[in-house]
Amino acid sequence: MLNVERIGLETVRMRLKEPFRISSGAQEERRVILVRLFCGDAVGLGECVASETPDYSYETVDTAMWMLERHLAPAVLGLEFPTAVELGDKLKRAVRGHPMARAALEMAAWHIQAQLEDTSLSRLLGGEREAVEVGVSIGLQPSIDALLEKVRGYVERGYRRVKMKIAPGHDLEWVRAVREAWPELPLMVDANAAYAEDDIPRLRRLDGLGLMMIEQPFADDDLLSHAQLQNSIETPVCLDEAITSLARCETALRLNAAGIINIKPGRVGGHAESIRIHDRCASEGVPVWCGGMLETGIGRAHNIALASLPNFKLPGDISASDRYWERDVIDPPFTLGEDGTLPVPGRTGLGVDIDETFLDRIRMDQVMLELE
Ligand code: OSB
Ligand code: MG
Repeated sequence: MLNVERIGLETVRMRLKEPFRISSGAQEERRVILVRLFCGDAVGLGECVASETPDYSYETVDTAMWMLERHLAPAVLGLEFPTAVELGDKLKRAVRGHPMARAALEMAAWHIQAQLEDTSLSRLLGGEREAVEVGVSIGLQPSIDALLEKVRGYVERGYRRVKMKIAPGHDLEWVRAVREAWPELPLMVDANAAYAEDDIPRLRRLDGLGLMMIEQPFADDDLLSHAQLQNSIETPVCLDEAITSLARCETALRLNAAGIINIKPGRVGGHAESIRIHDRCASEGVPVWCGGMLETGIGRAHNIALASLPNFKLPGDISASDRYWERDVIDPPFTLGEDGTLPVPGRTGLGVDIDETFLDRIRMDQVMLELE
């Protein structure tokens, strides 16, 4: 039984090694909400992936903190749940929307359950792999030369799949330049919803550049334009922002709006909904892969466990700790293997050790919620 005794919420500030710019906004640092769920002797950890500004999604660090403190923690405090699934269901009934806030708590509950069952989070979720293939996501760059320099650096470090961000004015020529320099590189693009239906003729010109996929070219709620594009090109269209639940995924599949689905547990409310989407896509023969939100080692460990499930057939946006941070909140950090993979921790729970000394240094505030 998962007995929710106390919930700790804290925020820490982490400076990115370099700013990360996408078509919808830029980040130089992350203010990260960490959730600690206390159940007997076990502590479950979750990370909220919301960013400072509502550009990728409507959620922000502040809306997520508000939801967690005012609505989500109170919905589960003092209650017992058979498993993390029931806890997640309760959160979903308590709060419409706000999947990133819900996921932070739901994922901490899965971490608890893994400890109670003395198994790794990967095995608990249904994972089978011992290592996951990963890639790197490169933000919008000031010039084509700067972009080529970045790609070269990551390829030299051992990344075997590169995703480059695109936006109007930063697309065809930029992609062609990378493709010409690395004709065989597994390469994909991500527009973060920067295009509209009128841009379909331009986007069709990306077909023929041997891209693994074109991720989220249109608005999060514009499934029809994605279907129109997918029906007119060979390159798979991949949905990220658009997939906020299993129901939305089902609609996308019926419309043929995507050939590939990106799963970010934070975006869909946690691990349970991620697994449902994973299973549904598997039954349709649609591959999925695990996206990223510039997580610290805590969120990254959750993503790696999820990405060890069998239908995660394409490399994830799960890079090594040193792609993001001078110092990660876990010690040791995640490092890239020779074969372009990250290891799936096999120990009980998340399988990473938290650097509490470092957390104490970067913590901004913290509250402990419990019943009187
Ligand atoms: O669209 O996948 C995205 C980061 C923040 C917000 C949205 C996205 C991203 C990334 C980074 O692409 C992936 C990573 O964590 O390495
Ligand atoms: Mg994306």
